[in-house]
Amino acid sequence: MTSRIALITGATAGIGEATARLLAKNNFRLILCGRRGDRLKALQDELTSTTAVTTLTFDVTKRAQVSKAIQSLPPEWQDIDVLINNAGGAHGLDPIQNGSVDDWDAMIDVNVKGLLYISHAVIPIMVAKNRGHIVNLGSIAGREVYANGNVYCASKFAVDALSRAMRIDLNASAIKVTQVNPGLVETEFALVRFKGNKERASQPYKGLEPLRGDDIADLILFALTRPPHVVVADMVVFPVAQASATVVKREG
Ligand code: 8X3
Repeated sequence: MTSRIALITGATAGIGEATARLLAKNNFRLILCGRRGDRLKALQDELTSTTAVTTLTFDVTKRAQVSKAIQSLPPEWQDIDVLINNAGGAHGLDPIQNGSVDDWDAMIDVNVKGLLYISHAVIPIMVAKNRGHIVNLGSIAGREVYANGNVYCASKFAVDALSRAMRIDLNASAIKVTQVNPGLVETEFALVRFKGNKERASQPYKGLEPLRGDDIADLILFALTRPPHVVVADMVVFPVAQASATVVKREG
């Protein structure tokens, strides 16, 4: 069997970047997507000695850019087997009465609309061949609402609904849909949420050993490498110090 083509959004950092590295080692060909072309290029340069890699520089929140990017793929890259909807993030952590509407727009745009735009562009390719695998990055925030999480949680609840909906609507096309729901993973996530404030961004991970991007990549690879008749529908993953969105054991 020829190696599968995996398209990864948000491949320039964190879980997306770790997943790109791990899939490269495991014989997937990669379409790396992100907004930061220099980072995509650096990752492509690093991984091309291991596997075939191409890049698409675009913003998943811009509908026209998304369809143009997918249409621009040369024929040898069009037959996408795996879509990893990883791009996303949190902006702000404020009570709803003080929330920034710009932050709300940003989260809904990337976590919900971005996921939908790229899925809309890629799913028909999978339906046409009655095969494919979609991996959506959800969150524990899509299962439990916590203080000040409001719109971020709502956007991840939406991802949860969309993963379930995709599994149902794509059932007849034998397309696998996996959702991975991490708890505390230390990446650029908190730095973005707290707008570059390093001190605040380090707080969620103080006194515990958080998950790393590699830990999530490992689970994605596991889901992607099950036999054809097996789908890992849903995974929730915490660091051992975490028991729920809000129950976290910290040392010191
Ligand atoms: C990120 C995890 O802890 O902010 O999706 O809900 S958390």
